[in-house]
Amino acid sequence: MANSREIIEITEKYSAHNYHPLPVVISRAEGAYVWDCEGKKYLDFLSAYSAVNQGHRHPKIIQALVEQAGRVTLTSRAFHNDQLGPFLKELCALAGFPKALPMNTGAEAVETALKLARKWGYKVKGVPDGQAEIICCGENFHGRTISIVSFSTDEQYRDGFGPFTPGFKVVPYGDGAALEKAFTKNTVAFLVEPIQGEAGVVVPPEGYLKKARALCDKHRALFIADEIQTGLGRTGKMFCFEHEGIRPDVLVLGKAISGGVLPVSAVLASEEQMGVFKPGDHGSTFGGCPIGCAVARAALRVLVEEKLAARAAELGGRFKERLAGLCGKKIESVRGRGLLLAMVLKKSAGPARPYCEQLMVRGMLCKETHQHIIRLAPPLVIGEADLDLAFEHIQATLG
Ligand code: IF1
Repeated sequence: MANSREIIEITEKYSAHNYHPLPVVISRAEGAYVWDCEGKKYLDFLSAYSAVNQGHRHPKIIQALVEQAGRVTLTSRAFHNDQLGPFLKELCALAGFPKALPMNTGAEAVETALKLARKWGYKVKGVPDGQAEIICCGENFHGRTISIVSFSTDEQYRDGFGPFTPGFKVVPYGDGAALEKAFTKNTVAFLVEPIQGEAGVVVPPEGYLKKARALCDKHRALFIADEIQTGLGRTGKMFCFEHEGIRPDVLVLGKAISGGVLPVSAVLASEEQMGVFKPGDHGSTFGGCPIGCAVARAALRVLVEEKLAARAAELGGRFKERLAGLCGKKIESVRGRGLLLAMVLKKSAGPARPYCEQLMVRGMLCKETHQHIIRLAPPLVIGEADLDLAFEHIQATLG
């Protein structure tokens, strides 16, 4: 079997250089652990950007995958399959929506929500054709399609990819007054991450989402929550919007909906809003495929049966407190909710990447974001002893 160095060489040779990964080659994983080609074991503190909330290769999810692989994997939506209906029913029950539409990646689900909002604006709200506006937030991350990067405020995500899709207005995240000013009679939706992931785990001021909810009601615009990263237990509630006691009109899910096994995403909405889609309006070859649905059904069951949201709240709360005790030397602050946490480093500590490399050598994998922030997001099934071990690694590296 090839060693890690050879694998990195061949990957760099043939891969587009759109990533700069840590120099570790993962060849096996289980629960909160991954192993490299040489058999070295690591604690996974990224969880594939919160896609493996249930832990790597959860046995019940893998069982569903294997069983479904023995029956049928893909039918297309030209025919019914026996997994889609049950999956959507279970997903709707879990999230408290009457309707859902399955896609594959997060970006596709966000695009779906944007299409839904525009069409709802024209057909239901009565916005003049071509005039629909969608309000988004600065420092957002919703994916990488041309329409989505059209409203990114990160220059790198846009550079060289224009011309861009019009119809989006960007306001500073967490600023209720700025949001209030942005609404017009043509506003069809406000798209928001309840906690901004890529921006560095930014929690908005208390009351912000409530205010946004009220503004959407007042101006008859859809509140679209992108919970692709924050949803499904990660922040200590099944959905992050529950922390503020609000409900979005449209909920976008991805990542952990399949426990990191297959690309499965979904958009949930009301009868009226989802009703704007007619046959032929939207779709996907793989979206709603029986193997994705079977896997997602198992992945959702695991979240509920193992009470992973409560686990994230409990373990994350304690871990955050311990990390806060390290603030002062190299760590400026610790923020986040549940097991979606980040350490913001002091300017004097230098860039975050070398610390991630040191943690990697010690056997803990995490990834920097924005030069000076380290995100900490282990699988929600992580054991307490492993959190203790991770704390020791962080203390030795950044304490
Ligand atoms: C990459 C970040 C995380 C997301 C939210 C939609 C999507 C994402 C809130 C799109 C995806 C990923 C993509 C991944 C890195 C990662 C990420 F650092 F870029 F921001 F998680 F924090 N909405 N986030 O977080 O979902 O189409 O990728 O399935 O390498 O681009 P996707």
